[in-house]
Amino acid sequence: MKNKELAQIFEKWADILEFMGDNPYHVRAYRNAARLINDLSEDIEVLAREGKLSQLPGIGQRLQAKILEFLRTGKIEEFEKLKQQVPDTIFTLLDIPGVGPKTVKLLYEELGIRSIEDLKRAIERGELLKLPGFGPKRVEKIKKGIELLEKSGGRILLGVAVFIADRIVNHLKEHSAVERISVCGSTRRMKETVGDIDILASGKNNLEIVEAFVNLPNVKEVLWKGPKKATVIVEEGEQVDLRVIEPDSYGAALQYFTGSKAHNIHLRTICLKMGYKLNEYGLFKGDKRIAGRTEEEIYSALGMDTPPPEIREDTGEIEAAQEHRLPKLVGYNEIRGDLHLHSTWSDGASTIEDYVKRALEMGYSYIAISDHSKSLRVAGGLTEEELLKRNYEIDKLNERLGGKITVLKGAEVDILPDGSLDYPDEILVQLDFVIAAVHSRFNQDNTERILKAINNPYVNAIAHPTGRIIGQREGYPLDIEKVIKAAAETGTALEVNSYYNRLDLRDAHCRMAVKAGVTLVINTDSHHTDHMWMMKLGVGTARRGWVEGRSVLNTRPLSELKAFVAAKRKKFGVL
Ligand code: DGT
Ligand code: CA
Ligand code: CA
Repeated sequence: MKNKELAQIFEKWADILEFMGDNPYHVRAYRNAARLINDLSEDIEVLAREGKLSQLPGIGQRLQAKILEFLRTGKIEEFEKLKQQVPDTIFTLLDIPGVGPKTVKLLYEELGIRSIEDLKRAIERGELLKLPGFGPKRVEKIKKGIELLEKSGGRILLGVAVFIADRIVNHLKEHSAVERISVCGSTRRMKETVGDIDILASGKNNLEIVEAFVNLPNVKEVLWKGPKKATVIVEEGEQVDLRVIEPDSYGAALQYFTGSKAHNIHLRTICLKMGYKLNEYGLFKGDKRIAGRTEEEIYSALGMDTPPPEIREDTGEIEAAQEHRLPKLVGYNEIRGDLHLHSTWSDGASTIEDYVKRALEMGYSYIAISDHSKSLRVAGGLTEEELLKRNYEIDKLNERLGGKITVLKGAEVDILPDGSLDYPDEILVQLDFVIAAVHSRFNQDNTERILKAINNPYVNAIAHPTGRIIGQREGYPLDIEKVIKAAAETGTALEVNSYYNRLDLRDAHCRMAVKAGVTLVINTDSHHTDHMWMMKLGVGTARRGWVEGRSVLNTRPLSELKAFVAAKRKKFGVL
């Protein structure tokens, strides 16, 4: 579809005309054309072929000719010439929220500002204040806009997107006008980073839904508001799109806007072969809509099972859905406990009792407290004596709890540079669940170091195996295939660390690991009870890696968890 590209040209055209001081009606005609084409569900090329361009509101003969020229040649001569009359850097300035073509014109003509760098310098020097109509408030707004732009240039972490999206959905679903509401796009697919957050809703009164959305308490700025669509910036500085959908199309829109693009494109070729047409309004045979209210209805009409959103990346899920062999992905409610929690005994901010309380609220039947080991002084690592004292307290707590929930004695034991562990075996043997982790020397290859830890009979899991921090640190050099193989052979779990800036193992590694027969364990690495909600980020990551519940240690009852620990000790002849 060339719709988006064409819409962008018309939008820029309007900007240039406005920048040049052209008459407002002229400017608006281009801007309206851009919006119309951008929101069109039909392919503009198909409309042109069918001679239907003249039916589009506000598209007169001159615009029609330009559209046809673009479709024929890939560009529009008049626009190419026009572009040369203005410095192209004005387009970057236009990207700043709150800065329009008139402002750009003034900045350019009065101060010679051509780039964001120019603008920042001028602000620092106080030059903007000399311009007509510029006071401290307006300058402050431009400064904020630049900050926003620079921040939104990158993608946001899934955890941030999920947090924002959940808040919006929870607010709006209480609103009387809203009947259905869903997150879609990459957030629904639980992709580790998200470009923008997409939300769909439907109900009886579309305008009321849009109003409710733009008036949400955490909305900072409304970028665009139409009768069925709005785009806002929330207080975290992130962009959220809302689309209001007619109930009959809700499933089709949800399917379309969940993506991924690759999944949708593949699906559409299947539709075409079957003589159907699929778009965000429904599945059509000729003019007749044969499905659209729910996603299941659409996939089922195509003879397919419905692939879970997390695996809609066109990496085999379409074939699996056709052959009715989709994986039974680990469920968000299937987790029975969190085995990586830091208490006030080390660098955590919550007490063991706090964790127990929250774990009970979350419906868990066990947790493991995994404080840091002695070498990690910066993280309040426990000496052997402190660890044993803590263990004694945990035993007493379990007695008081009377089996309502079980607190396991754990540790996140440092893997020292030579691959040995930070506690001797005499100490490790007294723990219920031992997680080993690398916390130093991120530039060296850590494969051997981790393999050595995996071959300790008391190590039950490797925490955040690759050491990456999303957007900040790549992860240390590591032969992940060797680590996976050793983990499978020894009965050592690999962690899917759910903490929002880790997601480690990542989705692709999860898929490799379960294929090799590894057991995964999904943990939050919480340092406060308020981090425990992140479990769903790890489950989502595992789901993206096609992980089934049976491959996840902490979906199992406590007895099986204990059997997993015992089996490794037995295999190594220490039990
Ligand atoms: P993001 O926001 O970059 O993290 O990724 P998405 O997947 O949320 O992408 P976004 O927000 O651009 O669009 C949402 C969904 O809409 C996308 O996953 C699939 C669908 N979509 C968007 N553009 C196209 C397109 O040109 N063709 C098809 N088939 N689907 C599209
Ligand atoms: Ca998106
Ligand atoms: Ca979007």
